[in-house]
Amino acid sequence: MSFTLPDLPYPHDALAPYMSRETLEYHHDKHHLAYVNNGNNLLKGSGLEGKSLEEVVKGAFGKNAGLFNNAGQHYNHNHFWKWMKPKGGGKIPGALEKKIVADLGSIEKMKEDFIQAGVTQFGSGWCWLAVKDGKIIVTKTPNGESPLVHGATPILGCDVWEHSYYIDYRNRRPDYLKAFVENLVNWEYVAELLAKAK
Ligand code: MN3
Repeated sequence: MSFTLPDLPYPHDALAPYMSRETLEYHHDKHHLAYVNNGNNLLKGSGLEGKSLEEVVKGAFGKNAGLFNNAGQHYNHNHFWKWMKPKGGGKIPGALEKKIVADLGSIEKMKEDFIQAGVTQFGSGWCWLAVKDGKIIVTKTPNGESPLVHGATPILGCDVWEHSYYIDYRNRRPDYLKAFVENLVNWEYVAELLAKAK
């Protein structure tokens, strides 16, 4: 199985003003495409050809850094585009809201902890909501890693590499994270992943 760049699930200008057309043209059309192309080249002869993307990511972790970085980022970005939608944020579906409150205390606390994880990820990486041992946790990872390689299932991730926010927010990563949580997150997709993770 080779990797392919998925289309964005919305037009490039649909997330403005929170994420601009220019950011998505660079981030999706160039950065994600590079992970796809590099990943396909590195997949050849790796012994992981024919495996699913998740299996490639897990199989390459700690063993084949080049392949892992590109396949990991391909996996992360496939979801990242779907973790956002025009007029996102807002109401969280009932079952997901209940589970967040039960495991993390409150919606406000979840948002605060998620943003804090993104702000404190030193250098490039991601902050996450993931399901581990049946509970939702907040976590962060460097570079192309995800909770998938730490025994958990990601249900929401925000890319805090500078390429994700520098055009729109310059150095203001906290403002980008706040806009992501309040105005971009597709909570229906998060709820869908939570249902599958159980
Ligand atoms: Mn990225």
